[in-house]
Amino acid sequence: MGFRKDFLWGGATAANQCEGGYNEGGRGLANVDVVPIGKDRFPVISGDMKMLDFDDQHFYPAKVAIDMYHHWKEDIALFAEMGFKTYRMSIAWSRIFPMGDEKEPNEAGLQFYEDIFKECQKYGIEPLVTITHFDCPIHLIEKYGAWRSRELVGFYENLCKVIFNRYKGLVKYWLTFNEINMILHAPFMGAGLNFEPGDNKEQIKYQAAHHELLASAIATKIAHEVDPENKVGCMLAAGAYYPYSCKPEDVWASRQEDRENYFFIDVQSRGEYPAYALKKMERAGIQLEMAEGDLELLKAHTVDFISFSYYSSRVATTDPKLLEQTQGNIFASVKNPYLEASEWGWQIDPLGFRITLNDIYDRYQKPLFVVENGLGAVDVPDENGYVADDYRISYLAEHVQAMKDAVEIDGVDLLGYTTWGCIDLVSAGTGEMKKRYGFIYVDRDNEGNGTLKRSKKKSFDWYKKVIATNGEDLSN
Ligand code: P53
Repeated sequence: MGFRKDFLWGGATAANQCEGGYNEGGRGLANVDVVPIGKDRFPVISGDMKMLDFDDQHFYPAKVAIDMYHHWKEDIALFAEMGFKTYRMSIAWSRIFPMGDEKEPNEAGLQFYEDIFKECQKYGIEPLVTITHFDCPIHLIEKYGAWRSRELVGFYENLCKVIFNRYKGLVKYWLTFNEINMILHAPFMGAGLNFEPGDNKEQIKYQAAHHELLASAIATKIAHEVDPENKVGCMLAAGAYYPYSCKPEDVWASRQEDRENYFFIDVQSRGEYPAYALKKMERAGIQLEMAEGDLELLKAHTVDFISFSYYSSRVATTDPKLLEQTQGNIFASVKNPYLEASEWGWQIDPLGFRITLNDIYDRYQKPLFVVENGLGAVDVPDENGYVADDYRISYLAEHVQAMKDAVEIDGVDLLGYTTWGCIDLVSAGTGEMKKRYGFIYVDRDNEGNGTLKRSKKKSFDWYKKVIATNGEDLSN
C-alpha cells in the first residue's frame, strides 16, 4: 500500500532561478533575466512596465542567482545523497538558441545540459525537464512580440526537435510550459508579453495562449516520434478555489476561478477548447486566429500525464469589501479565516492539497505528477550554516501525508513528487533570496552578498529518511 514502488521522489528548480551565468557559454538574454527585485518587479512581470535590458537603478537577481552554472556537480551530489529518484529542472531556451530564431543551436548550451543529465544518470536520478520555465529569448520579444506571434510556435518546435534528439536516452519525462496559466496572471514573466496603452490585453493573452497550446501539442507529437518512451506532461499552477461562504454566488465565483485555470489543461489533456471557454471568449469579443489543422493537432496530441504545483488553496467571493484584499497578488485570493499563513501570506492547507489532487484526477483521469510544493520561509542559520527548519519539516510532512491519503484512500494515480526549490534559489514572485524553500542552504542574500556556500538544513536528513522509507516514516 502507500506510494507505488517506483514513486519518483525528488526536488525541483528552474534555470532562471538558480543557474546564473546569464552571459556565459554563448547564452542570450531572456525576459527572466531583466526582471528586477523591488517595487518595479510586479509592473514588469505583468507586462505593464517595459524592461528589456538591465539598467543602473535596479538589481537583477537572476544574473547570478545561486550560480548553479558553476556548482551543478556539487548540487547534484547533494541531491543524490538525499536519495533523489528524480530531479526536475528546466532548460534555458537562450542557452540553446541565444536569439531564439537561429537555424543552428549553440553547442556550448547543449553540452552544458548533456553533462548535467549524464551526472544525474550516474546517480540513477531520472531528469524531469521543463522545456520552458517562464523564459523567452529577448530577441523574440523585440522582433516578434513574443508569444503573441505565431512564429514562436515554429521556433519552439525547433528547440524541441533539437533537445529531444540530442537527449534521447538521457531524458524521458518532459513538461512543455511551466504553469501555463501564468500567462493570465503575469504575462511578461509567463510569456514575454508587453502591453502598450490601448492594447486589448485579453485578446493578446488568449491568442498567445493558443500559440503555446499549439506548441505544446506539436512538442508532444515530436517527443513521441523521436522516442516512444518519452512521456510529456502539461503543468498547472493549481490550488482549488473554495467559496468564501455557501452563498450560491460565492460557490459560482469559485467555479469560475477554477475554470479560468483549468481551461489550459482542458485543451492539453482533453484536446479541445471547452464550451465554457469558447462562450467566454465570444462574450469578451476575443477572436482567436487559427490556422487550418490547429484543432486537429490539439486533439491528436494530448499529454501523457498532468503535472502541477500546489502551495495553497484559494478563496473566491462576491463580497466587494473582501475583494479589496486581493489587490496586488498574482493569484487573487481572499484570506481564509480557518487557515494559518506563511510569512509571505500563502495560506497553509494540506487538506486542500488532497482536494486539489482529487479534483484534477477526477477531471482528467490521467496519471498525476506533483512537481512543486513547499514552504517559502525566512531561515536563520547558526555559525556553521545549519538551519533547524522544523517549520518546513512540518509543512512537508503534512502535505506528504495528504498526498498519501489521496493515493491510498482515494485512489489517485500519482507518479511522483518534487518539492520546490530543493536548494535555496531566487523567488519567482518577489525576486528575493530570503524566501527560501530548500533542504540545502545557500549563503546569498537579497542584495547579492554571500559566499554561495551550500550547507545542509535539518530538513535534508528528514527528506532523506522519507525517501528511504518511500513515504512511510514522516516523523521529525
Ligand atoms: P515564489 C505564484 C503563485 C503560484 C506559483 O513561488 C507561482 C507563483 C509565482 O510567484 O510560481 C511557481 O518563488 C513557479 C516557481 C516559483 C514557485 O511557484 O514566488 O513555478 O517558479 O518559484 C514559488 O515563492
